[in-house]
Amino acid sequence: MIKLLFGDITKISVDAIVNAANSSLLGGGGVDGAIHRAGGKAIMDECIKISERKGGCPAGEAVITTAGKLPARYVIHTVGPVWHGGMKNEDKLLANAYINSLKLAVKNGVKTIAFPNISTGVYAFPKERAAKIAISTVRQFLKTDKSLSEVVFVCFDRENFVIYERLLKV
Ligand code: AR6
Repeated sequence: MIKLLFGDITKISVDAIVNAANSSLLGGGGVDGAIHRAGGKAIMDECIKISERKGGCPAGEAVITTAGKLPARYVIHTVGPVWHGGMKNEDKLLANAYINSLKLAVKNGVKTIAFPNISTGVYAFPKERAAKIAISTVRQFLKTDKSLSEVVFVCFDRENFVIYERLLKV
C-alpha cells in the first residue's frame, strides 16, 4: 500500500500528485515550479481562482486542481510549514499537510496518490524528522480509511530516499 520511488513526481501516473506549494498558491521553485512547468497553464488558472476566492492556503491545509498536461488527474496543493527550529508548531503543521491532502484525495475519489517530501527543500524542515512524520501520519490514516489503494512517497534527492528506505523497513 505504501510505495517508495526515487525520481520526478511530475512523471508519475497516479490519480493525484501532491504539490509542496506556498500560501499564495501562485507558484515558486522546487517541486512547485516543476509541477507548474510540466502541467501547463490550466493548473495556474485554477490556483489563481482559488487564491482569489479563499485568499490562498494556510500552512497545513490543502486545495485541489486539475493536473493539466500531467499524467495524474489531479494536483493537490498543500502548504508545509517553514522550519523555524521546531517550536512553532512545525511538526503538527507538517502532519496536517499530509492529513488534509489525504482527506481531500478521498473526497475526490482518488485511489492512488503520490507525495513529495513536503517542507524539506526551501522550507528547510530536517529531513529525517519530516520523513518520520510523513510515514507515521500516512500509516495512521490508512488504518482508518479503506478507500485509498496506494500512497507513493517520491524522493527527488538521494538523502531523502535513503532515509525513507530505512524508515519504511520498520
Ligand atoms: N519531484 C519530486 N520531488 C521534488 C521535485 C520533483 N520534480 N523537485 C524538488 N523536489 P521544495 P518546500 C523535492 O523546496 O521545502 C517552493 O518555492 C525536493 O528535493 O520544493 O515544501 C514553493 O513555492 C524536496 O525534498 O518545497 C514554496 O515557496 C521536496 O521536493 C516552497 O518552495 C520539497 O522541496 C516550499 O518549500
